[in-house]
Amino acid sequence: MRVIYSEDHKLRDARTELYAGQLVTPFEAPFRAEWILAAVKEAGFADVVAPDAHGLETANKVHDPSYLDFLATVWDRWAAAGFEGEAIANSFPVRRTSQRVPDNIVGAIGYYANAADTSITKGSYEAAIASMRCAVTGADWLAEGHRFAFALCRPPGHHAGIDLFGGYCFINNAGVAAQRLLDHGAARVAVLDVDFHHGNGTQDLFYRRGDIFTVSLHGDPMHAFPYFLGHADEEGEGAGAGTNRNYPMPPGTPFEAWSSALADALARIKAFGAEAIVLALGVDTFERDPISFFSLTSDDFTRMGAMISTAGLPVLACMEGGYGVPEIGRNVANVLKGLEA
Ligand code: OKP
Ligand code: ZN
Repeated sequence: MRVIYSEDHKLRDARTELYAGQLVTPFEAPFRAEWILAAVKEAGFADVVAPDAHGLETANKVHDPSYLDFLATVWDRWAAAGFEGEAIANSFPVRRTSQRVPDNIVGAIGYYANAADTSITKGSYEAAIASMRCAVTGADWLAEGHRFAFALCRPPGHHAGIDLFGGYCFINNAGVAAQRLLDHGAARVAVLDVDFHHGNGTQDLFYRRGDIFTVSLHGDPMHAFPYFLGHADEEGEGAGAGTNRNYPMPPGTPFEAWSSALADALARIKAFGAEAIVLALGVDTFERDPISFFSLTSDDFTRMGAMISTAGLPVLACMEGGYGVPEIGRNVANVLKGLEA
């Protein structure tokens, strides 16, 4: 198991998150990656390397290049407007509105936002690039013939759509990695999203494509973020018809029910003919996660890894969510142990 980690995640350290009608200290904060790195090393995963300095070549194939340009410049535009706070979207192109990108930065940030929870700060873009580089470096490792890699991505990526940020995500690390595996010669790849939240960004990236199968197990969007995508009847369109699968599950879901969905997902990934799995690895399914409502235990994460390993495919795990509690590190390490067992 190669682990890819960049110190540059620390450049993403927002002071604010709009939550429950207040600006609170963000759930998605630097301590997360530090705790996870420490636990993974403690568990014996010692092959930790820094990512290679990849550019935007692969990201430009899954995101709108204009969106990536927006991400690169939004902070400077916000600061140039003279605003004192962090950059937060508050106006959105919703139903029955034009879909033009406003010149004004407040309009532009709303155009590219799918939620107001994610404040943009100086350094957020640089951290997002470093996070993406971890994922791409992991994909390159698999393409060299290795079976497992863990990209310790931070900020996370699975809520980032073709031209949308939010849900703490800016660049869709797992999606870029899946594209990278195709560029290395794979004909078909699966993105398996086990984060508590629906991978709406990843679904958006590949909804009309037949070469990437997207699967997400998550809290029912009737009750959980991202609310507006992730239902079971979303199966892909056009060339992508039949290549998206959602498993929304209710509050309190324990591993017994959750793992039945995983077994079905793995069977479909095999039937699709995927040559590799990009695992969008959130551990916010944990019973004591502060913002989620599933009931997985720390031991369940080992079982999860072992089940995924039975597919017999190379796996690149990209870090997504998992918040607040010290157990996040152990839970991640347990998935990695399960994969290798
Ligand atoms: C990112 B990832 C809690 C507030 C939700 C957005 C959550 C983003 C999760 N009710 N804020 O999927 O872990
Ligand atoms: Zn999540």
